[in-house]
Amino acid sequence: MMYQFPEGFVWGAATSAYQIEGAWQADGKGVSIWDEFSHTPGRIADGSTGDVACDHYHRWREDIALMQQLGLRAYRFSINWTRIFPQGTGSVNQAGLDFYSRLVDGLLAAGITPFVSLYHWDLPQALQASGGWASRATVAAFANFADTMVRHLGDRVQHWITINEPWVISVLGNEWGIHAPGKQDRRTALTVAHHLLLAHGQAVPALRATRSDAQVGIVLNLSPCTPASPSAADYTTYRQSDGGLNRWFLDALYRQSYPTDLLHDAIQAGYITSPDLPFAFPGDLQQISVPTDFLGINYYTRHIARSTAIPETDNLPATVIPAPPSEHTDMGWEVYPQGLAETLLQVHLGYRPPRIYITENGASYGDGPDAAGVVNDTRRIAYLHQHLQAAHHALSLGVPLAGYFAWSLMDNFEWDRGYAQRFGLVYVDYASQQRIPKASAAWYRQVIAANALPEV
Ligand code: IFM
Repeated sequence: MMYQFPEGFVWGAATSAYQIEGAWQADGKGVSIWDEFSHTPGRIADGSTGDVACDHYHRWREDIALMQQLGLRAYRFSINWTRIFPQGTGSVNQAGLDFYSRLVDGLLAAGITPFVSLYHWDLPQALQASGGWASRATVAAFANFADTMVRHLGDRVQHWITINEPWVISVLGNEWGIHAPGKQDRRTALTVAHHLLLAHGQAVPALRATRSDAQVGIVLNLSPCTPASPSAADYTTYRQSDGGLNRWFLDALYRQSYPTDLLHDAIQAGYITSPDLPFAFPGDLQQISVPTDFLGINYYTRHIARSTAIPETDNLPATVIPAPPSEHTDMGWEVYPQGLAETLLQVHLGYRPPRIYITENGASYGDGPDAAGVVNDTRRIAYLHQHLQAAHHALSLGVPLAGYFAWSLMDNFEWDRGYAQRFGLVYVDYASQQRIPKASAAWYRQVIAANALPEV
């Protein structure tokens, strides 16, 4: 079977500012929560920071040349808020604006369409000091940041992403405490999630006010969830995982409501006292559900929901999914390509976003250069190939999928995991900052050129 993609399908790769830029104190930049977090001993697995990362801040020209070599049609990157507003609000740092302006010019000159993410996790520490995303003032600060960016880049940038992965920001950062700002409080996480969505809702009109034909969307990390067994306990865990990860955000954005089963759970657990969330003001959900041009979906794996109430031994072996031979990436994530098609179809049928982009998909595998300097990352090629087959399947079922962004253009700082996890199409030797395109980069170039998957 030939996997041909529709004409005009957008082929890209994605990165984010903190993960690649480095230059954490350059040219008037302020301190972000990730600067603070990574500098705190014990927070990052390998003790590393994003201080230098891929030094993209200084090597962006070389990196655009790499993108050209790959034949990318689009590049998704994020703006580090602290380069623009070192304190989060107040006076603008012109050098920060100039950096992103040059980057956009460079991309356009190379024939690459910029997709700009406004928030990929590097909140100014000054805003965190006054409550961060748990404070409603941060919502207004973000809308102001969005307005500033579109005024400076809107003449050249049409595609805008407001917030990347609100679930990760709220839960990993504010409930589990493994991401910045390292808080462990469920009530805070709920408040943060609401404010992130509201920030999205307020940024959309701010972007359109300056660029009326802006294409604007939010990016969610979604995973299909499955109960590990047919037991009631696993079903409850499944309902809560699917609810917290997927429905909480999709329902607010597309149905103007939060899922009632989860509100009920939160009341029972004592996090709230009534379904009227104390931090949600009248009119918030209307703002959150502002119509957008696209939904960005980041897909990596599925989630098997297993209740901690069931002792492992009682739950094994007959009732448990997945079947033993599942493959896992170096992140420990199951390779489950059909989950991408399931997710796309469920979102399409359940929520009907006008257009969907896969804004991230990829795999961490640690392959490095062999004696000849070649990085033969065959497992990544297989992963990407299978996921693109799934994406193609979704297209054939009528999902309005408009593009695909591989995560990531190059190896980079993988948050709390540091540099040990390598997601790149391009290998980065951090000591020398040499970039080596992997075999997957050559493979992806072929896909883009043909607008189709090569025969295996
Ligand atoms: O590296 C991250 C990215 O910043 C957000 N989405 C998931 C990726 C892999 O963990």
